[in-house]
Amino acid sequence: MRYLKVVAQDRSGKGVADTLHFEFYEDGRLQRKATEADRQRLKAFGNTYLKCAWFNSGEEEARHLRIFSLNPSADGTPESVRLHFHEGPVIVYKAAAHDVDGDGELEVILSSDVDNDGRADRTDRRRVAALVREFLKIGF
Ligand SMILES: [Ca+2]
Ligand SMILES: [Ca+2]
Repeated sequence: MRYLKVVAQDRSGKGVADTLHFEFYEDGRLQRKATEADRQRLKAFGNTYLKCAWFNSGEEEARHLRIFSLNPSADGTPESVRLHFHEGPVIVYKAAAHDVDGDGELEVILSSDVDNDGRADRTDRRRVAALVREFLKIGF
């Protein structure tokens, strides 16, 4: 299984993330780190991820996102895209987008309080939809 791992860090100690790392994993192994070209393509994704406020202090990297798509029917468009927000190996919370009717559009967004502002609302679903859309654009 392939997933994109995203790590945000607050290196300046100001209480907000200022640094992002992207790593591509396949079957549990690091396949490659993001190149400058990848980072350009992941710019909008990264901006949305920063709004989720799931970051580490300093150079720690325990908190991260793993995002991946599933396409069991192999019809060319994913049935679902999953987002697992980790603290080390533990999944702390999840979100997902599903294509229930198989038309290629992921119309069902399942989300809790992904941006950690204390409310699970429309904004969270919008952030998940944006992350999914930008993730699918990079074709990993
Ligand atoms: Ca659909
Ligand atoms: Ca929220």
